[in-house]
Order: sequence, then structure tokens, then C-alpha cells
Amino acid sequence: WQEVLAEDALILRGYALAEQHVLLRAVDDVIREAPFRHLVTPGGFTMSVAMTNCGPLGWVSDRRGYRYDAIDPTTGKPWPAMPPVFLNLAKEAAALAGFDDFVPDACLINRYEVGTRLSLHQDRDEADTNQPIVSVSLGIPAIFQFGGNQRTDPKIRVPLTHGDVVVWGGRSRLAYHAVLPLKANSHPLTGSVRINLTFRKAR
Ligand code: MD3
Ligand code: FE
Repeated sequence: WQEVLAEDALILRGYALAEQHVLLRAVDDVIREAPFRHLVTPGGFTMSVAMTNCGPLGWVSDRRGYRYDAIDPTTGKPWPAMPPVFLNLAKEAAALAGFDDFVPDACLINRYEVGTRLSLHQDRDEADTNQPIVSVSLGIPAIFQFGGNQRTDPKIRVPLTHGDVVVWGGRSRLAYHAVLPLKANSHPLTGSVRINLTFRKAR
């Protein structure tokens, strides 16, 4: 159930299944305090993926740029605390991939509805790119596209399904990646939606 996706990128298939119900309940608790919203990119486009955050820092985007902020711009309040089940899962997954002292300070929660996509990008808003990123997929499946350190490098397509956890570090940390438009589907726990949790050490 452990697959090497690329150099320093490890897929733990189904690793989140043991905690699936607790995880989804925790997402519901977070979004009651910090609702999903569609952020605007610096270029003025509204993202099709809806986002929110929990933990000390949250990733936000607006016309001024991308950044991490301790305050939710929608509510004016700090982001909800990171649920213990989130923190423990992220730490355990990182440790399995060889990152023993990963302590995320930000959890971005992405909600994909049918037709929603995330275009090709790098994650480079974090201070220390030696720190890994842990992602958890819940709900309906997506096809994830994974390339190299240059936008035009060849890409592979990988299905990510309910319960899959991926740890991206080292040589994969700055790889370009995308999520292809979601196909219509349904999952007993989420309906027609995919939820992705991304754990990062932003500062
Ligand atoms: C590879 N999210 O939030 S998770 C993102 O499914 C993001 O919501 C996608 O890309 C999603 O930035 C993909 C997998 C992922 C996350 C971070 C990465 C893959 C990564 C960072 C470096 C390389
Ligand atoms: Fe990303």
C-alpha cells in the first residue's frame, strides 16, 4: 500500500481510512467557524476550488498576492484550531516517509465539486521548502497530474481516491502539479464532492 510516486514522493494508499469519519466530522466543525469560500487570484480570476483553513496559519489569495495569514479575512478572526486527528495523521504520515519532526502550522482544506480543477502550479509560499507537504484525499476520486521542477517537464497522471495520503518532500517538493477537472461521481460520505487536506509548515 506504499507506492513511490516519484523521487521523495510517497503515496500511502488508504492510510486515512481508519479515521475517515472523525476527519470528515472535523472538517464540518472547521467550516462552521470558517466557511468555504472562492478566493481570487492576483490575476483577478476566481478559483473554482473552494477553500478554507485551520491551524495557526491559513493560505489566502487576493489581488495583492498569495500569503499565509493568522487571521481569516472572511471572518476577521483567527482560523479554527487544527483538530488533533488532523495533526496526528499528518505527523504519522510524514514520519513514515522519513520526516520525523514534521509539525504543520497550516492546513488548507480544498473542496472540489464536479468540473472543478486546480491548474498547474508549484507550492512555494512556504518559508522552508525542506519541510514536506502531506495531503489527504477524501470523497470522490480525482486525477492528479505530477510533473517536474519546470512547468513544461513531462507529467504523469495519478488517481487519488478516498483515504489516500501523499507525502511530498525533498526532490518532489517544488514539482509542478495540478488536479484535472473532476468527473461526476458520488461517495457515500461526501456526496458529489472531493475534499483535500494539505498540511504545511508555512513558517
Ligand atoms: C506536489 N492541492 O493545495 S494535493 C494545493 O488535491 C494542491 O487539492 C491538490 O495542490 C489537491 O496546493 C493536490 C497534493 C499536493 C500538494 C502539494 C504538493 C501535491 C504536491 C507540493 C509539491 C508537490
Ligand atoms: Fe499545490
